[in-house]
Order: sequence, then C-alpha cells, then structure tokens
Amino acid sequence: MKGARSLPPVARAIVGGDRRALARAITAIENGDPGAGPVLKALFSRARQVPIVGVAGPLGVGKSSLLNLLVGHLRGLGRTVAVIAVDPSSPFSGGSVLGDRIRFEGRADDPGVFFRSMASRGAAGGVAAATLEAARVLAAAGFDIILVETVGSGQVDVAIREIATTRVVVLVPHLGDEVQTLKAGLFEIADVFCVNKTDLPGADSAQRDLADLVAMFPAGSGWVPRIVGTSTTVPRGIAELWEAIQAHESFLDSSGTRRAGERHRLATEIVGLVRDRVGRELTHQLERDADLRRLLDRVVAREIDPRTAAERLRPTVRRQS
Ligand SMILES: Nc1nc2c(ncn2[C@@H]2O[C@H](COP(=O)(O)OP(=O)(O)OP(=O)(O)O)[C@@H](O)[C@H]2O)c(=O)[nH]1
Ligand SMILES: [Mg+2]
Repeated sequence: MKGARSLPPVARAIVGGDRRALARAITAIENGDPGAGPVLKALFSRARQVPIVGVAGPLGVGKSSLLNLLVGHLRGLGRTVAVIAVDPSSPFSGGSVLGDRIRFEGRADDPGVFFRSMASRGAAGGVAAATLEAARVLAAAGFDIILVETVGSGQVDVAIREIATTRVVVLVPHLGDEVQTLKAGLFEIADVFCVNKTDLPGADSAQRDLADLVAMFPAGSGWVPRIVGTSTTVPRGIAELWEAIQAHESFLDSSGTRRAGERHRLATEIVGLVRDRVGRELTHQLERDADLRRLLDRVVAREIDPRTAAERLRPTVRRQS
C-alpha cells in the first residue's frame, strides 16, 4: 500500500490487517494510554470516511440482535463490518456484555467482521472521543462500515450524536414506555427509527404513532426520519433497515451536509482534546506552582471566591508550531 513504509510499525500492522495490533490499539485508546497518540496521528490520513452507524435505544429492545443480522446482511453484500458495543457502566446491564460477545463470536472466523466492546465509564465526552478514535482506527484497518451500539441513556446519547454519520433509534411496539425516552433526547437524534419485535402485538400502531410524532417535528436538515419495522426472530426488515441507513448516507452526500457534519465532529474533537489537556495541566499546576498554590490557599481561606480565582487563571492554548 502506498506510503505504508513510512508508518510507525503498529500503524503499518493495523493497515496491513493485523487484528491483534488493531485490538491492542483500541485498548490503548480506551485506557487513555499515551502510546495510542502516535498511532492515531499516523492513521488519521489513512482512515477513509466510511459510514459510522450509531444504533441506540432502551435496554433490551434488540439492538445486538439487529446488529448481528445486519452484519450478516452486509457480509452477504460483500461489505466488511466492524461493530463497537459501548457497554453501559450501569451495573444493571453488566450481564448483557457477555451476551453480546457470545452472539458475535459466532463470526470469529470471518476476517471481514470485527467485534469489540468498549467501556463507557468515562464522561460522555470521553466515550464519544474514544469511540470516534476507535472508529477511525477501524476505518484505517479497511472496514467498509462501522456499527456502534449504545444503550440510550443520557450519557451515551451524546456519544452517538457526536460520532455517528447515521443514527438509528430502536424501539419496540409498546411505545408508551418509550415516550419518556423520546422526550429525553433520542427522538431528536434519530435519522432512522427501527421498530423492532414487530412479531409482537401492537407493531402497526407503534409505527403509526411514531409516524405521527415524526410529522409533528419539522425536519431542519431536510431529511425526514425513516421508520422501519423489523423482527429478529422471524426475521424480517433487515434489508429495509440497511436501505434506510443507505438512503440517509446518500442524503448526506447529495445535500452537502456530510462535510458540515464532519467539520462539526472534528471541531468538537479538537476542543475536547484541548479541554482535556488544559484541565490536566491546570490540575497539576495547582498543586505544583507556588503562585497557583497561594491562589488556592486564598480561596480555601475564603479571601477570594472560586470564580475570581478561575478568572485569574488564564491557561494559554499552545500556539500552532
Ligand atoms: N420477540 C422478539 N424478541 C426479540 C427480538 N429481537 C430481540 N429479541 C429479544 O430481546 C432480548 C434482548 O435482545 P438484545 O439483542 O440483547 O437487545 P439489546 O437492545 O442489545 O439489549 P441491551 O444491549 O442489553 O440493551 C433477547 O431476549 C432477544 O432474544 C424480536 O425481533 N422479537
Ligand atoms: Mg445489546
């Protein structure tokens, strides 16, 4: 591959298809290991802009089952797929991690599929940043499509908004329970609604209710969210789900919004990286730097307030070199 020789060895291994090097790099990203930095820098320009499909939704609606079938569908179309499952840090759902792994391990022999779960223990911004970096490494490793599963809790909604090119929100027929979730923010992020478990009663009315809701919200971007009914037990609707995702990806290109989205994501990423660095440096300095320590002493002594102290701290963003 062109220019591969100039890459650091780990990055070259990843681009060359070394799955163990890939898995190790993602672990380094997840752990905030500084060793990930050079690899990420080297791979940035190698990562093609592939669809990153975020699949969010309440616990147990069938996200993993859907992704599993979607992976099968995409493999049938000759596309390679990487799946990242962002594990909720909530102890209630800890059990599903193993379930996900077992289900996806059925494809362990297929080099065209890569499955990985990542912990979402950090702050929302941290989850988004690590997942985005992992997705980029996966794109550099040559995967055609990246699927990201998250549980629709407030924290990871943010992650999916920040990283995915197409956001799929999965719901189930008895929509009543879901309305709170919709209000909580999942509704606004959906490019595609997937009503799963349509083998259960109430599927038709759930899809109608959803269509009414969608009609009530004007689509600012010009994209009207698609609604797809699926069942993973029958199974049905998987091809339609992929078509809806593709339709949104095509819309991003035809409307010119893909570039704007990418620009926004990169800006968010850069700001996040600077915020992290400045925060770390400042925390460090508050303990080490004599002047800053005195400033902190004065706040502790109630001589000045935290806001005034913060205004006196002007961390400089290092100039571009
Ligand atoms: N009847 C029916 N059950 C389904 C369907 N899809 C998934 N299930 C079941 O729903 C349960 C949860 O499925 P998962 O795929 O693990 O759901 P999930 O959304 O990934 O779950 P979490 O990751 O724990 O939030 C399992 O018992 C599945 O067998 C479906 O289409 N119909
Ligand atoms: Mg799951």
